Amino acid sequence: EYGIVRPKGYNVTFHTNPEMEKHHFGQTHPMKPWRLTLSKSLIMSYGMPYAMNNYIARTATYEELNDYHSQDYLDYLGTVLPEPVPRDVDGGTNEMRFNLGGSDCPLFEGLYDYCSMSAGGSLDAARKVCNKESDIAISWGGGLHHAKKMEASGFCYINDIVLAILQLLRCYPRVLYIDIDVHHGDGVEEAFYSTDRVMTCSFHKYDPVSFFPGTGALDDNGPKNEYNPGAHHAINVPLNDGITDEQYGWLFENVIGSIVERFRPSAIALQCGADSLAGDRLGRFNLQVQGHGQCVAFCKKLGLPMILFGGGGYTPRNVARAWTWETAIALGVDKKINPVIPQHTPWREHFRQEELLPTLEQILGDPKPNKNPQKRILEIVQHVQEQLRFVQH
Ligand code: V1S
Ligand code: CA
Ligand code: ZN
Repeated sequence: EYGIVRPKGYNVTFHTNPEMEKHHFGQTHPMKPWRLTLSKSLIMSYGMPYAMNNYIARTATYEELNDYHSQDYLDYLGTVLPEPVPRDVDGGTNEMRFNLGGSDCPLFEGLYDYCSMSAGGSLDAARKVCNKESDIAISWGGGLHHAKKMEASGFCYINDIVLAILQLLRCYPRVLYIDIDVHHGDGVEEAFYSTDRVMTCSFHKYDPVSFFPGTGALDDNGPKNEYNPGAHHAINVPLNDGITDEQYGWLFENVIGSIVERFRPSAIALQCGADSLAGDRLGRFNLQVQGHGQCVAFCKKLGLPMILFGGGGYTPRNVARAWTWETAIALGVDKKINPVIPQHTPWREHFRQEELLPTLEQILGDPKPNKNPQKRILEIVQHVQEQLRFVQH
């Protein structure tokens, strides 16, 4: 009916928890968990669940979260309530210590459950990939790349990606982490700074003064000392406002192509933050659904087991469009295994009538001037290739 056919001998697994979507960060906060509901309803309206294995994500256990996060952080996260708590005797507060309760990482009802559901989905995804029960496992509720071992940061409290990669490392010798969210994937980079079994590569808007989190310069490649096996295993692609599909795609394929050739990963973890799309409330790029999706298609073509994570994305309708298209790519629509996806966005509560335009052809956002000179793009590729010469193969 919908033209979606299950790819033969190829398993895509989809991990979500509808309870997660009911949480609220607060009215003015840009992170809207209901964008996951919107994405899922669009995915369902194309009949895609018929072509993949769908799982309700478990909540991750305390022990699972403790694989990366510290006990005192988790204990505090498990007890905090939306109301402010009294100050510590020594004058500081635990909120300050753990960066909780500010405007970026507010305390809200059910916070601990929200975090354990996000982590549970990504851990389930990693286990399916480990057991070879999944070729591509999707966790759109994950991708919370800023969370640190004992600190919340940038809307992220628990780093589900780090937990999932730790799981993958139990069955695969080398994992490549790729991050196309408009922000620097600092939490994941930091977690694997001293190992040569994980290479991290983030593409992001970089401005150390005025764009969050301010890290991820081109020459930040992991602590350089002869005792650190992780040196040269952090790749950063700092960009400016307005980058287009064409430039981003060229850069992505060159950078990732070179990394794969040299590092020879056995699995891929791809964070698909949709705030790199044009028209995003926080983002600055000019990417379209096609350009964003092209990164997923390129990774799929590498033929390695892969997890797709969500991440940022602050214009919910565009998030849904991108993640729906990327679910279709995982299912093989790009290879025409399936007849074309229906041309029109089906009616959904949140899609206004006048927006029943072709999902893919629609141009997102007002075009921003492209502040990325071609010379700089070439410099980036050259620097990455120099770093890769230090990587053992
Ligand atoms: N950019 C941005 C931005 N906007 C907000 C924000 C706005 C309204 C609110 F009610 C609450 C927060 N915070 C930020 C950034 C954090 C961006 C996190 C991105 C997360 C991700 O997409 O990569 C992954 C899910 N925070 C800051 O810029 C810090 C401040 C420095 C300025 C803004 N104020 C509100 C906090 C401090
Ligand atoms: Ca990024
Ligand atoms: Zn982001």
